[in-house]
Amino acid sequence: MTRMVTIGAAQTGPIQRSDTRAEVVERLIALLRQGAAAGCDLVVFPELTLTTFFPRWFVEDRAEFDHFFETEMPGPETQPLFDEAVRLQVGFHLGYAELTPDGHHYNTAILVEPTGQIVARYRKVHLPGHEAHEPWRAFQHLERYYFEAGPSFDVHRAFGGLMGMAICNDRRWPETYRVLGLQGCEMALIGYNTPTHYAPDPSQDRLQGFHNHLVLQSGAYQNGMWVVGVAKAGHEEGSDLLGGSAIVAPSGEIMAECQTTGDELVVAECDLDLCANYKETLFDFDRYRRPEVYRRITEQTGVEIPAHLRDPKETS
Ligand code: CDT
Repeated sequence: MTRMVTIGAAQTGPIQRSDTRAEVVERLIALLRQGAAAGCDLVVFPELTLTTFFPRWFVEDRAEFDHFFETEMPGPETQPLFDEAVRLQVGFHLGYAELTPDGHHYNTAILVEPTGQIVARYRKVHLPGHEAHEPWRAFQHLERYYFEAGPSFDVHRAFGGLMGMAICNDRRWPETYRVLGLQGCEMALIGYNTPTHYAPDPSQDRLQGFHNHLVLQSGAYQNGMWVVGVAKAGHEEGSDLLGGSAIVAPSGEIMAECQTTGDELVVAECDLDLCANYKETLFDFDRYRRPEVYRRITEQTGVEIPAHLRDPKETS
């Protein structure tokens, strides 16, 4: 059997601070139209698509940055994207900064059906970077200052299958894919903004592209799911953001990959029934998993060296 869904990975180039929402939405609409022309059912946009990656700056009063957040979705500036999706009968996935009516700040993504209905909303679980201003860095990564962590990874019936979402740093954690996989997830949609410079350990800078594909591909293979990783890329406000957006099959193979660091759409026809090839054989969870052996994964956060192996010179 085949269950085909045609996916467009709609990478964007940089969004500068001076770019208006209207200008950004125009670019997204252009990508959506390309997707529709290529037969896409779903076009996937990146993390924090509507603005520059503002956690690179510190402001004493966080409320000064509330203008980077959406208080409604759709709002007046994003409504044209929803209207065009309905007109074209194409769904989309969009990452943005969300400010809720009761004052909570999240790094959020939504999944929108071709009817324009929001079918799912995901709030980023793993917030990377730091909580306080660190002036020694060339630029900040203050997601832990501007956002609250989201509560869960969920799956949703949409586009003919079971869809999941994760955001950027989530993709580096095997738990993300496994928690989705344990709910039968057939396709994970993951937007990202990844600076190519990692201040705590610059030896990782040259490996950013490798690590990106490594985690997307292993997450796909080990859970028998499609993974769609989509970047906001290019030189943004003095910081270089990684490209390499990719659509990965349950085999772990990359089926489509962006070649630039600008606005670029790549398309793959994805057979959701391919997931079963892996979910029902090598990764038949029900048959082979041993959760009783994995208790540390949920009972422990950091490393705990067993007491009998601890260095006696180290105190407690
Ligand atoms: N946006 C995001 O989550 N970026 C992180 C950067 C990690 S370095 C602080 C990522 O994992 O790509």
